[in-house]
Amino acid sequence: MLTVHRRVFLQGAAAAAVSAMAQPTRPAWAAETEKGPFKLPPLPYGLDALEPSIDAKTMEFHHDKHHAAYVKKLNEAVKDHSQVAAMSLEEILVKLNELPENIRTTVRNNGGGHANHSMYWQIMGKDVSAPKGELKAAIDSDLGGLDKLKEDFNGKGEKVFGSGWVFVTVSPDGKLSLTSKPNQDTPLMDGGRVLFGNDVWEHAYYLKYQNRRPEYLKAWWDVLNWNAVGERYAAAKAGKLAI
Ligand code: MN3
Repeated sequence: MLTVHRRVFLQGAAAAAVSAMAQPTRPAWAAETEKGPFKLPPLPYGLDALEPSIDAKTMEFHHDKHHAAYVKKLNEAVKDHSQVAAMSLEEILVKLNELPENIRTTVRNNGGGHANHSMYWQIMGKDVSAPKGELKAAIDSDLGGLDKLKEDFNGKGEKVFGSGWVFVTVSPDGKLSLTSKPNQDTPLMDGGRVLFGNDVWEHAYYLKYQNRRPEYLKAWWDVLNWNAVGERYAAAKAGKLAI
């Protein structure tokens, strides 16, 4: 009898687990950020997909809390400004200086944060591959090759004082250059386009690396998805790369 009861119990538990998988509860971050025109994109992979370069706990806080907060505050800022709320994120960042002054700083910080993080999740992954074709040629001619790019990019990342980002930008004719920005600023605010970038805010690495930002910068290249970067490069040259 005991065996039978246990089997019945296990079947019940298994059924409950399957049913929970079939109808997952909406994560808290989703509900929080669905109240406005801007939405938090889900991660394109699991929280632990970028281990060991970036640990799952960091990913959870970074996406579900930090990025979610930028989206929430951006939505709150545009709530009473229907013209701004109707604009695309790209347009908002390009035309920052034309926005109502009382929301400009909030939109700069949180709209920039929304754009930067949406790009950041997209260009990372486990399928890292290597730069090829026109992208590889541009890295060789404009940035001195991949090894030199990594060295210069990491150097710029180390030099960001406080919080900010390091970027590779791409011009409409496909020319690449390196730049860094403070806070949540983005080259989009200067009319540029971002090929890819890395987040050097402490929240991006502190749980695993503490004060060792150079170690994080180095490990990050192991999760940079060159296929995704290649798609962004092609989109930029076709005039179709937004954020
Ligand atoms: Mn961040």
